[in-house]
Amino acid sequence: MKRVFSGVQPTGNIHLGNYLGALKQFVELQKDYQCVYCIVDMHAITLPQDPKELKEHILDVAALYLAVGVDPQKSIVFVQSDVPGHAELSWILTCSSYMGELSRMTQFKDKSKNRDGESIPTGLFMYPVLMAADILLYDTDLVPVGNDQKQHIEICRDLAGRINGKYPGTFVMPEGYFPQAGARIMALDDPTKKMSKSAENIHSRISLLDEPAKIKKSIMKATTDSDGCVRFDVENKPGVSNLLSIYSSLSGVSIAELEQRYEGRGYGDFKKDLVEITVDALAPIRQRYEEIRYSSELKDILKEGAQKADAIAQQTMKRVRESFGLGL
Ligand code: ATP
Ligand code: LTN
Repeated sequence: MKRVFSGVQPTGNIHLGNYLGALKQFVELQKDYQCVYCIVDMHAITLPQDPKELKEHILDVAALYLAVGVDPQKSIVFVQSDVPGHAELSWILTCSSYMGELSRMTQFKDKSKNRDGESIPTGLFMYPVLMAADILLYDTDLVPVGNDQKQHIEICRDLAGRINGKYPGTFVMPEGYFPQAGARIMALDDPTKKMSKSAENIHSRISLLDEPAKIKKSIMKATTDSDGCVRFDVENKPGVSNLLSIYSSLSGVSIAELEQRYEGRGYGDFKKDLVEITVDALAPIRQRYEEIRYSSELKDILKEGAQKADAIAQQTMKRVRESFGLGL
């Protein structure tokens, strides 16, 4: 069976972009693949974290994985730092990575600017190498992520190809898997920016655990335009197009059909319906989350997941050490 791997950082505020860009695919892929889903806490510490909060956020994301429908009977769910192979492989890959290629990563450029003269942690620079290690450690075939991760998938493939060129058969070559709709959900208050966990304005995003009243407020306030026509046109109507993408991804109704449905009607009706669709989609997730988050089962699932992940990782590491001539 082919293998899927993906990860989400435990940094709080998991939003509709994370869901439509990544988590929703996690669930669908379980049918046809052996799936390995990770909570990437070592990526989270590339920026400062409060240790107590980080621990809570690890469990929050784990509970959300299960709440959206990741099934621990089928898939492996675990925390990155529980499997030592990630750090070990990351170092080995570091030795084959180049300063130039890492300097070109847009995420690095974005996250390292506007730091008010503060130093830039080296971990932020090495972030894509650790991500490559995550993927290659599990002989991954497919990596479901949002569009913002395209460059990171490419660098992972470059590293695998470079090393396989020297030591054939070391790594399986992975491929990115991007959803057709929802790969890049934009901020509701500014549709030129991606919906983000860290934006200050809470109405820029819909968090998966938002109450119906908050969802309503955020959608009704969402930036549109003055032309009053529900039509998909990212360049000229980025706000409305973003809402159409969300509507289509959550309901399964195509954008063309939605355009027809709302022809000659204003944004008010369209937004009201989108509120209902969103509230209905998120209600069961919120309910399951409440059931799981504080259950003793959650930590057991993560422990068992780490054991299973570690067994795969150890096999890969044996092969990698052999390729590089490391150890006895
Ligand atoms: P943010 O930028 O919002 O702080 P992130 O990209 O650092 O978030 P992660 O938790 O690491 O957040 O991302 C988890 C998954 O969600 C990744 O696959 C990422 O591509 C996807 N994702 C994040 N933001 C969006 C978005 N606005 N639209 C679609 N997918 C997204
Ligand atoms: N960088 C990713 C999170 C991530 C990831 C991974 C995704 C870390 N390691 C491995 C897929 C595979 C992000 O979404 N910000």
